[in-house]
Amino acid sequence: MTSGALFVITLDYAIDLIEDVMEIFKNEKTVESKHSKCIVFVGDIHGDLTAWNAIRSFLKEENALFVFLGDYVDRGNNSLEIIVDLLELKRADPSKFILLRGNHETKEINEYYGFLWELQRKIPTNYHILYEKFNEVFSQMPIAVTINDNQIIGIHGGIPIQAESISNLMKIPKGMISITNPLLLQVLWNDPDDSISNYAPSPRGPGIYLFGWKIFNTFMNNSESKYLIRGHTYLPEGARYFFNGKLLSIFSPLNYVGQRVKGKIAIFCDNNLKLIDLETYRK
Ligand SMILES: [Mn+2]
Repeated sequence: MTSGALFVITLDYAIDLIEDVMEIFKNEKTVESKHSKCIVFVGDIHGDLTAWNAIRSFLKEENALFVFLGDYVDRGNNSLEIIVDLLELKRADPSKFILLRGNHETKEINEYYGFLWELQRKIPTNYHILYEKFNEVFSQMPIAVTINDNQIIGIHGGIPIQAESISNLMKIPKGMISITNPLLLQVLWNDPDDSISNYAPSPRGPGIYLFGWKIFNTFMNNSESKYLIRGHTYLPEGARYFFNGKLLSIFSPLNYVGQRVKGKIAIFCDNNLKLIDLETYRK
């Protein structure tokens, strides 16, 4: 699929694509499990085509498992192009690409932060059919991935304050278009905070929390896991470590609501975690 100005999509094509990927997602668990020598982690993209093109150039170079940490849509102007590209990649090679759900892959958010308006603008006829279909396929995305026997956990937001290990998250059912389950809400919305030990209410809203080092350590020890990699937090520097380097937060746009961002992705290869500056891959 060509991106940018040449992008043309028909409703029939998009619905077929979504139906195909829906079946693939339905065969994936709430918490997917993978093994790979090299894994690339991509944080929020938020409809930023500049970042997406840079990620695509990187994608051609690396023979790795790609884990996308959610928040593909909203904010930027090219959510549709990016999500269609991502679903095409997933359909072409389901085992190479993991697409986790972010808090923007939910109807209550993407109705108000850009995705719905973009669909209205780009597919004026029947945009609402496509909008419903996209939210249905989003609801089937996994919410976490464990890599190499739990060595690394990938997630969009954070650890729910009631979850004692990754096995608590495995019980969250898929297919929830609206987020009513408190564990799911927190997986998609919570943020780490180095300055607290337990937890605190999040400025993001009711039912959402900041989690501190005790919550983090308990969860990671019980899960027999070493690193957690997540997105969700706006970081102008593109990446930040928390909890003595055991949690990496990445943010991957190059442009975010009019701000320049030093968008980054991460590659874990041979037990070595490295940050990649997306600016290097910008065309
Ligand atoms: Mn988010």
